[in-house]
Amino acid sequence: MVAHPFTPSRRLVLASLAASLSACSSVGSAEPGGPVTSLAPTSPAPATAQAAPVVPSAEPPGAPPPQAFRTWLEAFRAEALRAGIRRETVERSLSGLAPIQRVIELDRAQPERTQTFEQYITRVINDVRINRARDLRRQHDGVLRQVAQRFGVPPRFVIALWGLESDFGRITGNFPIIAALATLAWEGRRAQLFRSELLEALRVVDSGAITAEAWRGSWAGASGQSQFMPSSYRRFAVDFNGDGRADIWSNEADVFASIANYLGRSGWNARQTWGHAVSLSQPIPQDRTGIDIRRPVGEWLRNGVRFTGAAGDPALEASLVRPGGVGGRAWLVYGNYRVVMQWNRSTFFATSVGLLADHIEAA
Ligand SMILES: [Ca+2]
Repeated sequence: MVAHPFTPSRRLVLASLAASLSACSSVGSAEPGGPVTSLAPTSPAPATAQAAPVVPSAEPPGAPPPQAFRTWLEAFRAEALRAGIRRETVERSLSGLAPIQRVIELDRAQPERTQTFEQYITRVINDVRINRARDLRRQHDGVLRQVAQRFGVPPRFVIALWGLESDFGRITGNFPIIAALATLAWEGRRAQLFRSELLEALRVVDSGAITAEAWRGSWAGASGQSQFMPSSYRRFAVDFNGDGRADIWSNEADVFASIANYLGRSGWNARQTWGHAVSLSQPIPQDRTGIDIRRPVGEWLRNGVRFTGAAGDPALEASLVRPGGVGGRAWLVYGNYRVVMQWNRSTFFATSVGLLADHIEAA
């Protein structure tokens, strides 16, 4: 998602500051080997990774000096009040807040690509998950049909995203969200982005959707069964069961509607699927693949691309994706694939959403 803007970084903070941080919150990440969160879909959960060494800062000249957390928090508190968030919400949410060392470690860990695409797919789309996805698709048929009607997103894609983001709501993360976001907003790297998310989080609390105390999620601020960042919650969360609260944490109707609303408002086309498997009868260099290169299906066909199963309309605009690189499996993908990449900019993730959706129901 716009919600998960993750890129690697090696920024380090001063040893003296790091030493003053509170003890590590030893809760795990949202993906202890099970589902794939959007945070780093091409790498395994770094939950067991070695902590990054704390060394004196190697910040470039001109970078703002790191502030002590308390000083930073006071400035943020004032900003939140100026932004119109009620004093009671600000005080309750920020009182007693301390940075989480484990969040800093996870933020600094390099998301190395330790898995190939085929290893990744084998891990995230296995028989257990497929069978569970099919069962849940049937079990929630009524509400999924209503959601599809209202938002124009077929049930199989909603179920696939639910399964990949949180293992169908079973693993949603156990970090206190406000403290995790405050840590990332303070620590420096992508501070502006997380400061903005923290402010959005306070607005969510201010709206009464959830309390700061109860709000838990991934180390990087995504929460609920749809793993929304606070800004995505504010933009896309839906109260579908009509109880007055958009509950992405524990109400399935709201989760499904929120996922579908995200996709629908990001440009989902209900009349199209995500993509179709192809083979290549002549080599195509990797730099001719990827979603930035769009051509009519007919043109791909004239250049040696062949559908191996169901075929796409020759007039459709398509991109060739080959997540595993030269020699790997390939697909022609359409606009809906691009929508999934707005959710998470990873071809590993987007392709797995499509494949799981196809396992749930043929396109
Ligand atoms: Ca609700």
